[in-house]
Amino acid sequence: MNEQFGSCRIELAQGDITAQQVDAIVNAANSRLAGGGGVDGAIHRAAGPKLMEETFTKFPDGCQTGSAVATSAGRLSVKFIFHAVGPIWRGGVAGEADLLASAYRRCLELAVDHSCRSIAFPALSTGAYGYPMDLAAERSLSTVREFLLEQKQPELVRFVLFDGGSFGAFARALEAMSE
Ligand code: AR6
Repeated sequence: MNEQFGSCRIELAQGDITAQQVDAIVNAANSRLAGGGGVDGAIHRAAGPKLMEETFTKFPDGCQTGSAVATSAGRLSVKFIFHAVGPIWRGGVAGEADLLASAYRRCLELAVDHSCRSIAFPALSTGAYGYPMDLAAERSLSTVREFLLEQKQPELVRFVLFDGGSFGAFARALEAMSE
């Protein structure tokens, strides 16, 4: 599913973030950048041990929630990995929505700074961090749309959803947004 916003496009795909042929992929990291399960585990497995070495050397203090940092991509064919730290869901009363938006925005800024024309995101915070999928879909997509309309780059933002449920939630939110 695709939606055009000015000269830019938001694309929804079902699949694995490590299999994407784009300039940058986004990791769903934790604030210590210590690795973990889900997207983080899959990316580190696919990229190889050099990725963890680089991450620890460059960012020994980790990364704050709502922000992101850039590394190279080890064995993966993309140019960059942006390690984004989404919020842990605490019922919606701890600023989670703003922190989620901020994590997406920071990745898009990194994409622009690194001259990336295409970037692929997983659904940040919706796995181990427990953010409800429908709410995450709405907030993630509206944040990206706003950025694209203002900045007119990157050309392609792809959301890579792991299963039918998350794909459906993002498809409904994207459809509602473009009405
Ligand atoms: N490709 C695309 N999406 C995936 C993949 C994949 N290979 N694997 C899982 N998902 P999560 P979070 C989906 O838990 O909630 C880690 O331990 C998954 O179904 O990866 O931000 C980190 O180290 C879900 O919808 O990230 C942190 O400690 C979404 O990606 C913590 O988990 C995000 O799930 C971060 O939690």
